[in-house]
Amino acid sequence: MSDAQSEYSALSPETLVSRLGNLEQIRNRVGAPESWKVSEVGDGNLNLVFIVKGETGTVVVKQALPYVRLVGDSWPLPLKRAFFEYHALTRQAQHAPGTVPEIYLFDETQALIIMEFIEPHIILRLSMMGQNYHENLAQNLGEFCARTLFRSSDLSLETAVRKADVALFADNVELCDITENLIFTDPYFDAEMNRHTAPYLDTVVASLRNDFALKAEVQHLKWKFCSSAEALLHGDLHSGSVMVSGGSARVIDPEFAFYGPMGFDIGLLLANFLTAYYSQLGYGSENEQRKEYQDWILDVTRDVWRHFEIEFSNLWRAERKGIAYPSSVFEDQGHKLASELALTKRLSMIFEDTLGFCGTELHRRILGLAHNAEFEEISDEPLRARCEARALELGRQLILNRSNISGIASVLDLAREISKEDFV
Ligand code: SR1
Ligand code: MG
Repeated sequence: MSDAQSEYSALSPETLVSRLGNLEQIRNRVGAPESWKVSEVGDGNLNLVFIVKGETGTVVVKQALPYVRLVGDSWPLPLKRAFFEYHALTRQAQHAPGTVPEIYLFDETQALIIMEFIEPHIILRLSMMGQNYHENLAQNLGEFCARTLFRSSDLSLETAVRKADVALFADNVELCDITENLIFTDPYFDAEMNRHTAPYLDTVVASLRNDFALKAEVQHLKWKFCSSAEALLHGDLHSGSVMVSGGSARVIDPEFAFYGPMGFDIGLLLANFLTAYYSQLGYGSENEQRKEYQDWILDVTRDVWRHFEIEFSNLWRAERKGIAYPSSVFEDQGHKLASELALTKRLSMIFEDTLGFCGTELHRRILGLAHNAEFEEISDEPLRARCEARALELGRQLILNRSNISGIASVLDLAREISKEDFV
């Protein structure tokens, strides 16, 4: 327990110093409590996030609330999400060292994690809204996905360890329920918490919600999300879950972690780059600077996939020690080519899922409850609707045609083609 309280109680900037001031894990890094300056900076949808700054350093204190912050106490949410975030961070640190914040203390009763303050990093979404460039971004993120996904899958983990971990994370029921509803269900009918840029998008939205083939494909994807425990997912890998500074990128906030299909994390990531791409029009007229930035976003989108593919292939060849695709039936028989063919096929299945999940994330950020700042900040609503309608159309085509799209270059061609059209 981090303080004298045996029952959960939410912290505030006013109470944090008296409640946590005796903790060595903070004092060692931040200095004497008398020097602490506390601010609450949580801008996500769920939790409290405090920055505690003192004479010798800074730490982050993240605490779960017993409800969804975005909606209020009418939507209760269990505190155990902090437990899953803690366990996900420890596994990600093992599988992809250096990519996630270091944890100094986890207190299960208070549902809080005290962790590294990552500086001078800022949230990737905000950085892209400011048209900043980041070297190595695609490589950092593609490798993060490949390492965390491969090393938690049946390609790598010892089977008893993996099965125990699948069982542990299977209890993250309520956070999976949020995703199951907010991504795969609500956007496709007129659900109570939905909103969109009305009336400008009304016709486009009605047509999506009446698209029989689309609705069925989304439910196929939901089925896969619920029932394919391929790897330990971050579970909410959007551009608000990545912090960047120059050529460094770190991944935060894995409270939605659970064992699911590999393409989900990569799909969400690609969707958030594509959202950034389509939102650029909302930040000023067509000019060279904006076009260059859009090209960079598409390069990153392509290269995230490419680096994922390269690193996943490296791991396949060097670290395939799990029960799936065993070397006993491939390399040990001198059948290296068969192993390479299996790898190619596995990657193409992950790619197909990635495109489908990418499409659903594009949709839900425009039609559902939780929207993205890059579109929300476009105050000219007809213009916002034009940008959003393009993203919706790309999402629709990715979901419907995902099994026929030949490679990531075709996704970029499609994104560019759609950006020349108007759907509202
Ligand atoms: C009610 S929570 C809404 C969204 O916020 C989180 O960051 C997840 O993306 C979730 O879907
Ligand atoms: Mg989050």
